[in-house]
Parts: sequence; structure tokens; C-alpha cells
Amino acid sequence: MSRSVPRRLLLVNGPNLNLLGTREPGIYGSATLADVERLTTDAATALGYEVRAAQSNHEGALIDAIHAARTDCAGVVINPGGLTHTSVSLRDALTGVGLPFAEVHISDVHAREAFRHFSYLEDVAAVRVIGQGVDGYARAVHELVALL
Ligand code: DHK
Repeated sequence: MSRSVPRRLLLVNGPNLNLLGTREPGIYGSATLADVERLTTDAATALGYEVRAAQSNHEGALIDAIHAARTDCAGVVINPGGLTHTSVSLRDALTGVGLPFAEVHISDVHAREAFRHFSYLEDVAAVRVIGQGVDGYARAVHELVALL
């Protein structure tokens, strides 16, 4: 018997994104993590999806959250923070669970330091939204849900 796809997305924010609102506002803006979680939830709700939000400064906790989404989420919206540029393990978690995911960056990483130009997720992400501020999360939801 086939099981229906859950109408739920996992929202993952990685290291330092708990500081949104006070962290380098010239780069990341003034919206807080709570604002991001709210606007992402609102965008998903309008499309008939729930959101489970996770943020951690610890790579293993992020990987655990992604693993837990394997059976009860339809996709993942993730801003991996600095792990974007360093983490094979985070990439492996995402490809391992096999859920389509959207990679979001608030800032325009390509206009910043060279070490931010490479992403371990770029070739496996279903959607990429870069440099659109926190509104990029809503856009990511729309583009991801359109693929589900
Ligand atoms: C957030 C971070 O924490 C950085 O390490 C990335 C990303 C960029 C962002 O723009 O949201 O390099």
C-alpha cells in the first residue's frame, strides 16, 4: 500500500543563525530567527504545508534533525550557515535521506569572500536562493513545493 507524502517541511538553520537580528546587520539584516521561522511557516501554510523548525550551532544536531525528517517531511529548506562551505557530512545527510531540499543564503555569498563561493550542496540542491535577504526563505518554500 502506498503511503501519502507528508505535507510538512523541515526548516533548518545552521550555526550562528540564532544571532540573526543582531549579527552583522549590514550583511544579514535586522530580522530575527523567530521572524524567519514565522515567514517560512506562513509561506508554507499558504501552500498547505506545516513547518518544523530546527536551529543548532552543532553539526551533529543538524544531521540528526535531517535524519528525523526522513519519514515525516516532504522536503527541507536549509540555510547551513558556514557549514555550507565545509561540511561533507551535512551534504551526506541530505543526500542520505533522499528528500528534495532548498539551499538558502541570506547574503550574496558570491559577492563576499572567496571561501564563501563554494557550496558542498550546490550540485545536489533542488532549489537555490541566494542573496535575497530573509525573503529568500519564502521563495525557497514556493520553489520547493512546486517540485513536490
Ligand atoms: C550564513 C552564514 O552564516 C555564512 O557562514 C554563509 C550565510 C552565508 C547566509 O548568507 O545566510 O557564508
